[in-house]
Amino acid sequence: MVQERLKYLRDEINRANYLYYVEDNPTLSDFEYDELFRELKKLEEQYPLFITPDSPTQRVGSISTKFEPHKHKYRLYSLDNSNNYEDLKKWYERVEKECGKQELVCELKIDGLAIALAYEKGFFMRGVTRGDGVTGENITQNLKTIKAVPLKLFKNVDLEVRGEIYMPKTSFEKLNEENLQNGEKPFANPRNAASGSLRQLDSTITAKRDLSMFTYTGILENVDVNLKTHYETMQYLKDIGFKVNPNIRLVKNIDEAIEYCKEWEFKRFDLNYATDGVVIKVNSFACQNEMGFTARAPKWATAFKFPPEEVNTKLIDIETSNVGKTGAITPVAVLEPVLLAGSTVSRASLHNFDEIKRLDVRIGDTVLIKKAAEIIPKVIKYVETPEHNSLPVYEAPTKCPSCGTELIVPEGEVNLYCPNIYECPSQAKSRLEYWVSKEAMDIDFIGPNIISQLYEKNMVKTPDDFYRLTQQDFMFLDLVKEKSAYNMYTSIQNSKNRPLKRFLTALSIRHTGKETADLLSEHFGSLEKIKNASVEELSEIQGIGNIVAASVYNFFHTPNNLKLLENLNHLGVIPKEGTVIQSNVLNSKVFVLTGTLSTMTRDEASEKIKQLGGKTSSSVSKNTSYVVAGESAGSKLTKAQNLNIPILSEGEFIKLIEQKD
Ligand code: 3BD
Repeated sequence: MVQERLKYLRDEINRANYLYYVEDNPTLSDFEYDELFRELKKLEEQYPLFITPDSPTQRVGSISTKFEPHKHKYRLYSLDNSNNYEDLKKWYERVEKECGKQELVCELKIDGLAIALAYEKGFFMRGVTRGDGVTGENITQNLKTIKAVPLKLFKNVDLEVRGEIYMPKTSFEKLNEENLQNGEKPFANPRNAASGSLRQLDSTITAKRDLSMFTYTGILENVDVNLKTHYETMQYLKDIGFKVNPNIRLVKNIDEAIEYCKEWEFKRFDLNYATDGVVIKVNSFACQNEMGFTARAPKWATAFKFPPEEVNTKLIDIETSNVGKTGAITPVAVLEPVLLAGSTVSRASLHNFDEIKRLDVRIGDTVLIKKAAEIIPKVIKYVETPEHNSLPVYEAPTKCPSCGTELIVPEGEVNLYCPNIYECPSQAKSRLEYWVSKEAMDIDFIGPNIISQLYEKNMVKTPDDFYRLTQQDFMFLDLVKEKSAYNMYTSIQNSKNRPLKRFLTALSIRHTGKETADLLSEHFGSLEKIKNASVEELSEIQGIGNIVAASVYNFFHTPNNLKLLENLNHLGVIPKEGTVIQSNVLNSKVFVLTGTLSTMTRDEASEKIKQLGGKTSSSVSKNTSYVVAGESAGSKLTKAQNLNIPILSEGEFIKLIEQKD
């Protein structure tokens, strides 16, 4: 029977895949494998009606036009994390308090992309990205190309598993070499490479990338076994076809878990996949059920983050060419490229010239650089070498690298400033770049390169000039065609009536960022009133001190600035008036928002808080009334816990803001 032969071939190839990709213990030779595959393909061509979705020939590709959103049947929770062993012990104390002594499972935390796979009667039905944990995107076609994703399990069960998709380090390096040769941009790290490969609408591209998956949890809906622990479940998942990380370990208590963390802190560099920590889970399902979840994460699991990495490299130069929007010159370390925490680093922060003096780092030094998660790497110190003493001590520039003006250090500051506010080209360009940025006027399609050209061609010197440009004007710029000229022109025009706080932010008033702009907009409501405010009136606002008040006052009493405001006004750039406070339900309560919310943006949440008479702040202190913890909340959450500040989940927060006064 043809159908029987087809089933035999599919199952044989799927089993060979399992032994090769999951067990790492191939049984068939390449030749034998290819023979089976060829026979299957030929038979399927003759009998296309008998092709089944679990056939290994169905792994390669199709092209979609977009990824469909998919609401997860079971929510994907986050993980609480810590970076010290004390916190791990505290976490275990809570476990012990709830359930007594408990065995724990330690797993390496794979630095990849979280996904969920659904199986029905053993067949792979659907694969979805994590998204915000509630809704993800259906990427089934792309996941099918990954050999570690079984198309058919060895048992006909209904279940959902979660796992992490990753690209092996060696495959990442190979892919980047190819990208470079083809003149394409290399990926910063294996995680981005995996993400970029998985987000291809053309799954034949995904199929060409070497991706794999480790499964880390399963929700068993309809299985033939009664599993009572996480460890057993992982064993079961492996037996029915999933790839489970072999370094999983069952331990007796938290001390042994800490041992595991210490052991892997350095051993992880020998692995061919990136890890960023250890996940520790209570083994017993009974205790897991006892402990339950917070709004965002299970209480029965925690993640330990490996300490930030540090590496040595050579300091090639200290770049001072960037003059900021307020004239500040920030030195940037130019480094010999090195791999640090998974990405290649060639620049690092040196903060200011005082810091360089304090550290006594010199050009040519070997320096130690460090990176904490997602933060720009910074130079920590120079490494003692015989050369250090023979290198000249670094001298900060005395003249502006852009306009040559003598630099100044304003009283009480550590930064060097170029005082040539209106004429310094680099400063003016920085202000124009800031004007179009997301937090200011949010003008799309116009980046540093376009601004530089507009400035050099004398087409835009100050922000009002943006609004004088016609669509044709953009065609004078290099590489700008009709379509992008239209886009640039339109996005400038569309920015004319941004909210007052954004307009104020965009003005680049010294000491006045997003938050001060917000306070001003909320207090005065209109530009006219702010313009006419005295220093006293300004400094009466809670959160605005004397220095800020003086700076705002000065700005609005400088002829150049008044001219700019007048011009903008004539060109129709008229900000929407500030938030009017609608009620006093939140009665001056101070909120700190951290992490990502799933139902609104952070700005929307802040706006709502203000309308109800509350305030927001960016940092947690004893004056904070509530911390609202969204997805992946980090250190602010820990700080709030330490200060005993009430923490609201997104749901609790929404309830609070929906109450009527
Ligand atoms: C891993 C949650 C629980 C089932 C919730 C305990 C947060 C990414 O190797 N276990 C692992 C790994 C991740 C996990 C759980 N076990 N959750 C786990 C995990 N061995 N990486 N994660 N995730 C997965 C996440 N991802 C993106 C954005 C926010 N959170």
